[in-house]
Amino acid sequence: MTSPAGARELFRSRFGGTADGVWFAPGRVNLMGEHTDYNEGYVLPFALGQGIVAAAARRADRRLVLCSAREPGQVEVDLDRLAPGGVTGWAAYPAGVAWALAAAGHEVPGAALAIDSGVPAGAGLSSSAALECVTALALTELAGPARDRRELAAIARRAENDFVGVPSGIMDQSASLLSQRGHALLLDCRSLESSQVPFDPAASRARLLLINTRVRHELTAGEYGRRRAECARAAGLLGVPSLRYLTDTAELDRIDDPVLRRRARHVVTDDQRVLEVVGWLTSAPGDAYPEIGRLLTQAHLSLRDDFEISWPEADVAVEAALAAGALGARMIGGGFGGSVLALVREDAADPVRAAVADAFARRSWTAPEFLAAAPSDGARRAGLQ
Ligand code: GAF
Repeated sequence: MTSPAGARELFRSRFGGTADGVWFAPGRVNLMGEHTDYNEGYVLPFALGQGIVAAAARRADRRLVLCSAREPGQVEVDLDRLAPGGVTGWAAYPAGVAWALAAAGHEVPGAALAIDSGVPAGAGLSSSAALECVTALALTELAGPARDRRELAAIARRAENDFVGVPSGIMDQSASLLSQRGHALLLDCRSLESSQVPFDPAASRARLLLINTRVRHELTAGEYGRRRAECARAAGLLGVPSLRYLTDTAELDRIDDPVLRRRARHVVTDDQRVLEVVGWLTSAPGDAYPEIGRLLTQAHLSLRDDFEISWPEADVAVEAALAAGALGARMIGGGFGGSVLALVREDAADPVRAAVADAFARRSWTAPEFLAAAPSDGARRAGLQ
């Protein structure tokens, strides 16, 4: 039930009355550039068609009232008493956005939000960022004219970092708010400049297969923060503000610690892979897909062996997809759970799906979920129905 009409109905049934509007924010898939965002590097995500809807209405008081189609009851918070740590669970994300908006000087009206999600949680597809972004859009547009999307992305990230306490980068919120259909979003996480890169695999008879490995990805787990700290240490040892400042892996020989050297090598080479993918998509889109496939698989090996954040189900999905003829495949997102992205020729989609399902069945693992992944539009107000 993630249609605008469904969200309006949820609003009516839980709160009574009519919503003033319905907003939508998508989840994301990252084509290339993993763990590069907080190293001030490049990322190349695109928005999914699947996302989170919120039917919302202003309230006359200073309360933010939230309900979710997936949870019973409702959560009510006082907008004038919001503080990090004061709200827990799923409601911390929208409450955190209200807090971060106010901290940035925006008017935050009392509001009721009825929320539903079409993004599987824990699949590494940024359902949390979608929740933050749909809240940011709904609250600001209930209050007045539309706000700058880059500012909203920064506010949504601040909610996640400082209110929820997850030390993520800026990629997911940017993808959800800035993406355009038929494009991937090239974001320079140092300057925060972004551009739209035409990305239409179907036009070249290629397909993107998204494979939810059903191992839950939890960003709050400590490994993400540990990787961040390792990257910062590596940059410090080399005397640069961030790993983005390195372009040649030979410079990494100056790091004695082999673990830190591997972490840094992943970041430096993944930044290069982002720019290579963009080069192929812009200069030779007709020939790009085998090359992008090759780079995807290279990235998976880097994430598995240098950054050490892959997990057995992802490795098996990648191996099975490649053996069945995929052009390339890799784990996506923060790691240790979530999804794999495979790039396949149109006629290989069914054999690849079957091979991955079979590889999981042979190991008695929970069957993977296959999802559509079409580069889609970013967050928006959904029709007035
Ligand atoms: C998660 C984080 F939220 C992003 O900021 C990014 O670091 C990603 O992991 C890894 O590329 O999605």
